[in-house]
Amino acid sequence: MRVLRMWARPSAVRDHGRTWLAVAVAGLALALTPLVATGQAPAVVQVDAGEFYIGTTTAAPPGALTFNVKNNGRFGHEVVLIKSDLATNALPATDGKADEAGWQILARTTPPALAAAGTQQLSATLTEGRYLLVCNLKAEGVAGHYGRGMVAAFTVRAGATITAPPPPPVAAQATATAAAGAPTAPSTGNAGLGADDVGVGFVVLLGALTVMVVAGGRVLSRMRR
Ligand SMILES: [Cu+2]
Repeated sequence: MRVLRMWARPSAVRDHGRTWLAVAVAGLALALTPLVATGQAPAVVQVDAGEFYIGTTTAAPPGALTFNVKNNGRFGHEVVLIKSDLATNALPATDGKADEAGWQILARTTPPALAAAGTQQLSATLTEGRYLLVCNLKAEGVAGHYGRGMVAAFTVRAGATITAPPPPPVAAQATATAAAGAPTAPSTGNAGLGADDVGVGFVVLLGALTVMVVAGGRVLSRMRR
């Protein structure tokens, strides 16, 4: 009853209003504290992805970071930020796809993939330690992108300077040149690059097959008449 009466009293309602306002202001102040405390925008880390590499800084200072991810490749890629002390080639994996069961995922580009030439920003606030950036996509029938080299490591430590990504590996540069239509020596087979092309071929074949089946059905039904 006392509660009801309190709520009914205008002054009590006003007091409550003030309390909630105070709580809201305190909450907002708390939320803004990290920004005010550091007095600066998140540091920016460039991340380049392509066939089949991830290039980024070797180190970064602790705190809020913005990762500017760019897909320089022809295929869709992703970037997953995980905390890990493992060597870049030591993640448990099957057929080039890493087992994500034990991963501490801190950020990930929007699934299913970042399209060719696409960009995306990831945000994370990191403490000192070691981190990996991984593309864990895998097309049917070929090794996963992680197994083909799409992984990069960097260390977060106080006072570290962010560096620009290294140039893409030579193999990736050759692929990019070939993709751009520059004259290159004839290739007998791009073992690593077939998956998505095979995918397109399969869709075309499926389409042709559908047309044939439909046409065949019409011919049959006409013959029956
Ligand atoms: Cu990839």
